[in-house]
Order: sequence, then structure tokens, then C-alpha cells
Amino acid sequence: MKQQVIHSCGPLRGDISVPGDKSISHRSIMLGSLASGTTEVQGFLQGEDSLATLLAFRGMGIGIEDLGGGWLRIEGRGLRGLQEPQDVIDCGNSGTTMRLMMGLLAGQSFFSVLSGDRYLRRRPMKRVTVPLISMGARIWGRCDGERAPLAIQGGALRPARYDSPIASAQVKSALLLAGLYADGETTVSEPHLSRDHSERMLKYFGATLRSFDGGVTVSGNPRLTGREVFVPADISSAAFFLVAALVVPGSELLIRNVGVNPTRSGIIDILRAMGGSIELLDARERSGEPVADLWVRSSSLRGVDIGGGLVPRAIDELPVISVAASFAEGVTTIRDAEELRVKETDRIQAMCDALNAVGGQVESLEDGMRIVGQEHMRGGSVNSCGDHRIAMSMAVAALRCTAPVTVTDTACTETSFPGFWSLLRQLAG
Ligand code: SPQ
Repeated sequence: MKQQVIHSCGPLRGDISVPGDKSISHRSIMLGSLASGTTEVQGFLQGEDSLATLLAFRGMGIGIEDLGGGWLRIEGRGLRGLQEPQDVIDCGNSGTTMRLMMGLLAGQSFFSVLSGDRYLRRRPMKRVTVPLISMGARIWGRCDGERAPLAIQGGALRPARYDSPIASAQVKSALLLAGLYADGETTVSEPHLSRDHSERMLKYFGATLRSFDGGVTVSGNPRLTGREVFVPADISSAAFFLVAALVVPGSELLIRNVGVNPTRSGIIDILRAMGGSIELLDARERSGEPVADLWVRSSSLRGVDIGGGLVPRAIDELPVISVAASFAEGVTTIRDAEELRVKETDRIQAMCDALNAVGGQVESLEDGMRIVGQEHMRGGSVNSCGDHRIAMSMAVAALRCTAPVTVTDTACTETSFPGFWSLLRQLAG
């Protein structure tokens, strides 16, 4: 099992880039494949999760050429151009691949099976299977449809209205993709707005979508047309270096071309509310997504309360935000974040265990955490639980510990952030 030993370091300084946005990379393959004509993608994330999506579509007959340097050329075959895969589709560790593909495969004229690694096979799937079945989908899975492997017999779908009890972009996107195959309008509402990359990209490719307060409606049977897609750098990956620069005194970093879609930029709002100095430079829009360079300087942080609609806007960054909170003055409380318990691992428990193992003061709450900040933590040994966000969050925590931190089971960072350890080494010396 791979492990990394991380020492505290002097100021982090430089002008850096982090890999492409994972959520947008998945969607670029999916919509590029369903469009008619060629789609060229720039900045595609060459991580295990998005590559699982790429291989899945190649397995359904889509020509996808890797032009190198994050450029892809996808020869889309139209909404009904996919072919039956000859093998089980391996989604690896990627919940996005599995859940979004369930929606899309439910409307095909063929049979398919989705599976993944032992972490993904533990994650809940009824949140997607139940509303899809109400549209006429035929899906079977272990534990009464709750767990993968999942078998899908594609066929005709009916449009539906679904009021999702959770703010989840994966649930919303699965239903919007299924809605492309239904005659009429499919509407999804959610308690708070989750990331809207699917909506933006569907519109960009020519689908008819109407957003309203609390939800979105898609019209079935659109003609999608191939386009150029620019994938910005992933704010969820930039998050590790934002927090690292804030907590290591004397640091100053410029992070280039970061996606700052308001449904994802909760981390910037939270870190600024904690006293963090983060500036957005050269704000612009590319392929329908807001992008900016982020300039971050080390700052004295203070504790804050996080909850409500801010949570889905920062859901994947809450582990590293708990690291920032561990070095802030006062108490930080995270509530309404029970979704963290059903990610690659139970991220509430994993972060409580890991931070406490290196001398943090963190209490696990049913729907979040209570973190008491301190000047330094002492260091020690922690396990990532096979979860990329836990491994990278604890590497950031190590930068301000008095003794080294050993993080075990670190190969998982390849799912979303290939090159993380070398970038960290380069900056931290
Ligand atoms: O794809 P996966 O494994 O679910 O990835 C994670 C992550 O931390 O990388 C969650 F574990 O991000 C999800 C995110 O939490 C990616 C995502 C998307 O691209 O639509 C949406 C969020 O999940 P959800 O369940 O809130 O819809």
C-alpha cells in the first residue's frame, strides 16, 4: 500500500495550475458522445474517474481520440448512436460515472451492467434508481436496487416531475439525461441548488432547458451538436492549495484558470468569511462556465458556522475546510452535511479520526463536525480510508504540524488529482 510522509514547510510561493475539473470532464465525454459531429475537449482531467467515463463510451462504440496534453477529439454519434457494451461497464471509484450513466442507459435500446470498486459498490444508488423507475426504467441491483452491480434493460421512458429530497447534482443529472429520451418535459427540483454543470453543458450543446427557482426542466429528444469544450481547472483540487497557502505563514500563490461556477465556489465564500485573503483575477467565461485566476495569501483565520445552501456549494471541499478550521482561532461548526457520510467513505468520521490522530480537536456530529482551532497540531499517522479527498486534506494539515504526518493508502489521489504529490513537493520543497 502506498504511503506518503509529509513534513511542515516554509512559505508556499508560485504560479501554479491544477488539473481539469472532474465534473465537467465527465460531462464533456457524455454530451460529446450524444451530440452529432465532432467535439474537441481542452483541459480534460486525465484522472482515473474521468478516464472510467471515457472508456465506458469507447466501449459503446464512440471514437474518442486522445490528442495529448488534455486534448480529446470525440466523434459523437447522436442521441441514439450508442451501441450495446460487450462487457460490464467498470466505473472504478467514480460515483458520477455510475449515477449519470444510469440515467443515460435507461433510455437506450440495449442491456448494460454497471459496476465499480469496493467503495463504489457500497454507495447508495436508490436515490437514482427509484426516480428512474418512475419514468419507466428497468433497473436491478443488489440490496433491492440500492447497491451496484446494477443491470439496466434500456427502453422507452416517460417524462416525469421529481422533487428530490436531497441537493445532489448526480441525482439531478441522471434524471435530466434520462429526460433527453422521454417525449415531453422532465422536471427536477431540489431543496438547495447543487452544481449546475449538466444544465450549462446541455444548453451549450443545444438542448432546451428552463431553470426556475428550485429546479430545472429539460425537453426530450433534442438535437445536440458537437462543440469545443474548455474544461477549467478544478476548484475542488485548487482547494487543497488554497487552504495550504492560507495556513502556512508567508505563503502567496496564484492558481490559474480555476472554474468559479457559483454552485461550486462555496469554498471561496467560506474561507473569506474565515478571514482568508483570496482574490479573483481576470474573471471570464469559457464554454458557458465562469473561470478566474485565484490569488491567495496566508491569513489569520477565525472559526465560522457553515450550513444550509452553502453546503452543496462546498460539499467536496468540506474535508479540507475542516483542516483550515483546525488552524483557525475559535470554533467552526459544519451542519446539514450528512451527505458527506455517503461519499467514497464516511468523510465526517474519516476527517474526525484523522485530525484527532494528529492532535486536532474535532467532534463528529450526526450531520457535520465541531472543530476547535489551535496554533499547531502535533503530527502522527493517518489512513486515507481509500478516499482521495481525505488523503490530500491530511497532506495539507501536515504542513503546519510540529512533527511529520504519514498518510497511508495514497494511490487514491489518482482518481481526481494526478500529480498532486509532485506539485506539493515542488512547492513545499
Ligand atoms: O464521482 P464521485 O465519486 O461521487 O465524486 C465526488 C468527489 O469527491 O470527487 C463525491 F464523492 O464528487 C461528486 C460531488 O460530491 C461529484 C458530483 C458531480 O460531478 O455531479 C456531484 C457531487 O455529488 P452529489 O452526490 O452531491 O451529487
